[in-house]
Amino acid sequence: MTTIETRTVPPRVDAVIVGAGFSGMYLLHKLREQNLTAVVFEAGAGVGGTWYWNRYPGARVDVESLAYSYSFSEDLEQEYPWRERYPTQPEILKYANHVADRFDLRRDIVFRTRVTGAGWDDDSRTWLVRTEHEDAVTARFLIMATGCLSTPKLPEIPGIETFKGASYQTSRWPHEDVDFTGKRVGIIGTGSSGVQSIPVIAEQAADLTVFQRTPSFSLPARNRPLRPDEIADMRATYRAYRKAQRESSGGVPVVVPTKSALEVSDEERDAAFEQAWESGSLVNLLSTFTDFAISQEANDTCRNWIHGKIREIVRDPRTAADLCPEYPVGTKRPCLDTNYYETYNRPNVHLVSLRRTPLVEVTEKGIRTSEREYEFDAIVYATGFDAMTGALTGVDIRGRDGLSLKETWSAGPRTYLGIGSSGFPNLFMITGPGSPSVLSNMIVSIEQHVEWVAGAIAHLDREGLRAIEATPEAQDAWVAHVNELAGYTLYPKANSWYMGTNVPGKTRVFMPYVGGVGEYRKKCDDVAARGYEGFSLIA
Ligand code: NA7
Repeated sequence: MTTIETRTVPPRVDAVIVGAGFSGMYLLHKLREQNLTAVVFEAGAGVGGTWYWNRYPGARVDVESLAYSYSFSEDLEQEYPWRERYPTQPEILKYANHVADRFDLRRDIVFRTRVTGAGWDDDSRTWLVRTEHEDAVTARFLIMATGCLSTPKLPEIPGIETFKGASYQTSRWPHEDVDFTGKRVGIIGTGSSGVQSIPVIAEQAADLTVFQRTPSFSLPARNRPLRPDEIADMRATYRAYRKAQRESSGGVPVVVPTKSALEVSDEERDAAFEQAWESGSLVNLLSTFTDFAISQEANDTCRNWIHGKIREIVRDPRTAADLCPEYPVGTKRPCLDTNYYETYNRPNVHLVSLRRTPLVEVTEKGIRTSEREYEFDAIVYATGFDAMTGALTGVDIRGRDGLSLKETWSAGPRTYLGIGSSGFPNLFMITGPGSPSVLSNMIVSIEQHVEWVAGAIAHLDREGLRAIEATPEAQDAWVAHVNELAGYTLYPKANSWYMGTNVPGKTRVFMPYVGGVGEYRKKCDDVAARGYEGFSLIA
C-alpha cells in the first residue's frame, strides 16, 4: 500500500467531495474520468469511511463479499481475492485501500480534515467550503459522500465522564488491539454493533454484562471461507449478476416470493423459515413470503417463529424472554451474528433488561440501574448513530440567501430523490434521506447515485448551464411519495434509527425510500431522460 498523502489544498476545483468512504472514492474516480477537478476532504487518517472507523471486535458486513463490492471496474471484479463469505472489517478496509491505490485516488484526498461549513454564492454560482484547518475552497459542486451511519451517538445518560475505568465506543474503536482478558466489562447497546461484538468480548472478558434497551432480531451468519468454484462462477457471470442486483429490491437478487405467509400450512411456513435461518442470509428471511412488510398478521408468524428459536437456544427462560423482540421483524434493522444467542448460555455473560430496570447513571465504578450498581473495569458503548441526517446537518451548509440545511430540516429531512434539496443549488447527497440507501446493499445504491450525479454534471456542462436545484414542488411531491409508501408498511410501527427515534429530540419520520432500488433507479433515470424534470437548470 502506498502512503502518499497530500495536504495541498487547491483554492478552486470543480467539486468538493466530503468523505473518502466507498461513495467518495468512486465519485473522485468518476469525476476525474470526466476531466473534472475534485478534492476529497476526509476526517479520518485513511480511506474506507464506516469501515475505517468501526473497528470493534467482530465487525463484519451483512451482505456477501462478492455482492458487497464495486461493479464499475471489471478488472477489479476479476482480480480482487475475496476470501470469506462475510468479510471482516479489516478485510473490507484492505479492499478500500486496494481501490484507493489501484485508481491512484490518494493524491486528491486530504485526510484528517473535517469540513465544517459551506456557503452558496448565487452570483458566482459556487460553493465556498471551509474546513477545521481553515482551508477555503471554491467549488462549482458540493457533494456530500458522508455516509448514513457516520455520526456516532453516545447514550444520553448522566455521569459518562465520571467513570474511572476504560471507555470504548464501537464506532470510534482504537486502532491498537484492546485486551479484555480478566476484565469485568459492561456493554450498552444491542444493535448490530453490540450483537457482533458481544460474543467476541465474552470470550475474552472475565465477566460481561449486557445492558439491553431493545432486543434485535438476529440470524446466524454461517460465515465461511469462499470456495474457489463459487468465486469462479461469480466471476464468469458477474455482468448478469450486477444487472440483477440493480433491478432487485434490496440490491441483492433473491427469488421473489409469490405467496402470503397466511395462505400456506404451518408446516410449509416453518420449513421456509428454517431454510432461511439455515442459509445465513437476511434477505432470504425477509423474502420468504410476500407480506412481511405490510401485514402485521403475516409478520407475526415470522416473529413468533424466531422467538421459538431464541427460546430453543437460550437456556435461561427469563434471559430468552428478554431477548425476544416485540416489534415486527424487519422494521428495525435485523442483524447477522456468530454465536450471539448462544453467548447468553456462558456463565460469564449476564443480560440486564433496561425495560425492567432502567439505566440511571454511569458512576465512577460502573453503571447504576434503578435496581443496583454494577462495577466494571471497562464500558463499551454500542449505542449507534445519528443516522441518515447527522453527517449532513453536522456541517453548517448555507444555501441560497443563507438558508441553513439544519434549520430547513428541523422537522425531518426534505429532499428530491434523496439527491438534492430545494434552496441548495449544486449540492448533491450520495444515498441521502429519501433514497433506498440503508434498506439496500449500500454499494449498489452508492454506485447508482455517483453515476447519476456525474451524469447530471456532464449534462450541465454540455448545455453550458451552471447550476441545478430541486424545485420546491418536486421536492414536496417526493417527500409525500416517500411517506406514503412508508405508510403502507409496518416500518413506522417500530422506534428505530430509520425513524430517527434513537436520537432525543429528532423528528419521528421514516427516512429511507421503501420502493426498492430497481424501481427507484427507473425513477431517477426517467427524471434525467426528461431533462432533469423537477430540477431547475440555471445558466
Ligand atoms: P443501533 O442499531 O442504533 O444500536 C444501538 C443500540 O444502542 C440499540 O440497542 C439502542 O437501543 C442502544 N441505545 C442507544 N442509546 C441508548 C441509551 N440511552 N440507553 C440504552 N441503550 C441505548 O447501532 P449499531 O451501531 O449497533 O448499528 C448501526 C448499523 O450499523 C446497523 O444497523 C447496521 O446497519 C450497521 P434502542 O434500540 O434505541 O432502544
